[in-house]
Amino acid sequence: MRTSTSDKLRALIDAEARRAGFDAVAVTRPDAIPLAPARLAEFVADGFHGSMEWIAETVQRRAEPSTLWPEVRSIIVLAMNYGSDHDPRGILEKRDRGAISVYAQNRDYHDVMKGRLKEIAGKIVARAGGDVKVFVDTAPVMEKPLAEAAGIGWQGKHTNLVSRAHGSWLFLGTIFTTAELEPDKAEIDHCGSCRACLDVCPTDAFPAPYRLDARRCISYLTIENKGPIPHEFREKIGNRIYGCDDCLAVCPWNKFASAASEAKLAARADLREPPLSQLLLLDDAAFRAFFSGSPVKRIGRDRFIRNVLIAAGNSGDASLTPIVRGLLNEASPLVRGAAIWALSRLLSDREFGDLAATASKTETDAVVQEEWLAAPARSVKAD
Ligand code: B12
Repeated sequence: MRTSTSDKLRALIDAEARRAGFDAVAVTRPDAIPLAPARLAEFVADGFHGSMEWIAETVQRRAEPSTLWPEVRSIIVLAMNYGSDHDPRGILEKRDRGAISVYAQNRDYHDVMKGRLKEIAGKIVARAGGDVKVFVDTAPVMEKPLAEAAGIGWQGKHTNLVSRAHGSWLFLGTIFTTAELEPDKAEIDHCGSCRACLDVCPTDAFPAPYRLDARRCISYLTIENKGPIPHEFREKIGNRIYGCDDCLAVCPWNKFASAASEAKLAARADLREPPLSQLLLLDDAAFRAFFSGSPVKRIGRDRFIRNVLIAAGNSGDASLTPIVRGLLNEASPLVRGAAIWALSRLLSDREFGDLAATASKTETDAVVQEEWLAAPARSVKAD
């Protein structure tokens, strides 16, 4: 039997993907996601993208790979398992600790994956010639529908890709190539009647199965959202200070997944249960040093402290009060506003009232001033 050039190229891709530490690799065609354009357009029309204007601005290129790059003939989708060896929901009970989502406890996957994708892409060009482009996350590429079309998994009701072999814990990346490769068979939906991911969401971010309103998703609220966290979500966020794993963690398909191997995406032990008291003290330089190489660094210190202050407000831990009070003097209105909310929950009514009477007088920022006036429901009291 003769082996075609495309079969040999495919064998090379499979071998190189394994060598580079990817857990799955499959091929699809640029025209394999015909439903994506309308669904993406609906997502944007409904405003589900919130302040992620970069999605709305790239709808056409994002939903149609050949608009992004007309020369593309095949798309290679690669996936890396980042499953944890413990249930990430355990930390949600430890209110004096910050919950950082599993993916962000690792080295930034963009950095880890991009270098490896480039290596594989280089091998493809060396063997087959032509041209290649590699993408992880940030490019206008719909990685999940492409991964489903390639057969790596299916988009679950939580909208993420689920695989029978790796559950919900996969990072995705793509290599676009001008080489002609035989496409793999698309995967079908195996969610059945399960709705665990929809029901567990603390902020009701799923208006329907397979649809996410990002504006309500804790991942969006703590990572993408640049302004104050809307009041309606603050209590529900609990101690989640960067991203959220709840919808992934309850997925029954995770029982077939193994923990990611240490060498690939080792979780940093000090990011597993960091004390809020330590995190609140991070100034800009300390924040950058502590989160060096971590995706958390991307949101910057002020947005991060905003998140930690929400967790502090939910902690019921009065020992945090002096540090939080100190943050009222911050230059950043975002930090001052979140500190006010945290204090309104940590101090007694009288203490908070006394503080508001003096401190609010010197506040010049209108949005922060509103935080003093809004003094929310005070269900969690330290006294
Ligand atoms: C924008 C974005 C976000 C946004 C919006 C998420 C979203 N679901 O769109 C926010 C900030 C909320 C987010 C959060 C997270 N993200 Co994100 N994010 C992206 C990004 C950059 C684009 C996704 C996108 O195109 N959204 C637009 C919507 C319209 O597309 P969609 O999600 O595919 O929606 C489809 C479904 O709704 C479906 N659909 C609609 N109606 C119907 C009806 C039926 C019947 C069916 C079957 C389907 C269906 O069609 C739509 C189009 O395909 C991708 C990287 C990339 N370039 O693809 C990473 C990515 C999706 N994120 C990722 C991760 C890991 C996360 C988090 C887990 C991080 C965390 N722990 O906090 C959470 C998960 C939250 C969640 N449940 O989605 C991974 C997911 C890997 C995987 N296994 O799927 C990606 C692929 C990054 C990567 N390279 O690995 N993310």
